[in-house]
Amino acid sequence: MAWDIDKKIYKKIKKYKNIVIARHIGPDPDAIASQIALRDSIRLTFPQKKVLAVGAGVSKFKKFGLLDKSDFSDMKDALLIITDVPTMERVDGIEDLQYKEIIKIDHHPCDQKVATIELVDESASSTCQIITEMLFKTNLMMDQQVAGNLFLGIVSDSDRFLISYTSVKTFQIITKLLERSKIDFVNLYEKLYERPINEIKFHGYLAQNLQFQESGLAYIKISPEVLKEFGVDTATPSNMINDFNYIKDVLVWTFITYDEKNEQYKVNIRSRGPIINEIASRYHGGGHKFASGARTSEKEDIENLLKDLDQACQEYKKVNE
Ligand SMILES: [Mn+2]
Repeated sequence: MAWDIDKKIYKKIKKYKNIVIARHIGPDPDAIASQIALRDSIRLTFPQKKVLAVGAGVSKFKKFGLLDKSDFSDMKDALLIITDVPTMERVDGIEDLQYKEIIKIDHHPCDQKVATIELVDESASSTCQIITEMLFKTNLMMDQQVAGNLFLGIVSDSDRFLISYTSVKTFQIITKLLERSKIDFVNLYEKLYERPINEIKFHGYLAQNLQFQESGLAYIKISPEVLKEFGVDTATPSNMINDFNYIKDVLVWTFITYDEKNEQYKVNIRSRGPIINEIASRYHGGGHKFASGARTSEKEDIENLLKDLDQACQEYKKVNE
């Protein structure tokens, strides 16, 4: 079935002269790499088309390639492709775009249909994994730049193959990708993992100040003052939360960062047992079963969320001990 969808998407790409590729706000490497790799692949395959990858730029992700400005003046009747994002509300940079059709390529769980064609595989480690497969199955072309970005998206979203969405298929796709592209993948890791010293120090702060509960819940509330002290921003905790996996006796861990600019709390949650996306959805959030997030402006929500997570840990322990 997925094979047909890949072909359908290819046909649409072939048909449209103007194509815009967008992803979620507050992008991670999978989001950025998926949109840039797809854009570059379409440009390689169809040099005459106008293809833009849009959304707010993030300086540390410049290594994946540059994004395009959301200038849609001669982008009438465009095909919009959204990657790594389940719903339209979270799509970045398409406010002024008049699109004719939407294609969605994603791996987040989602009940609603938002696009004409949806290539959604919840079991995929990453959106880049889905796009790599699509490139193999269609005539969409791949050079070393495209291959490198796809590789990094898969590595990043699977957290170097640590996360449970990593499957035999992931490794098969990676093998094929490396065989065909012959990219020097070891030298690419720097693009993902090089960090400034202040981030290392902030990492130390998180480790020192994480609060551990009897239930197996660990949490930390991060204030704007602390972010300023370490010279990091509200996106930094999100990028570090996976580093706190495999702490003995910790089942669920969460970072609660107050985002002063938007006057709301930004919550990242990870689990290695209890299902957390249902809890996150009670607080304007959602995501994967074991990797979720939420945003709320209510302080009370945070206390209730922590209570819910604490209870989920207790219940999980009861069943699994
Ligand atoms: Mn992703």
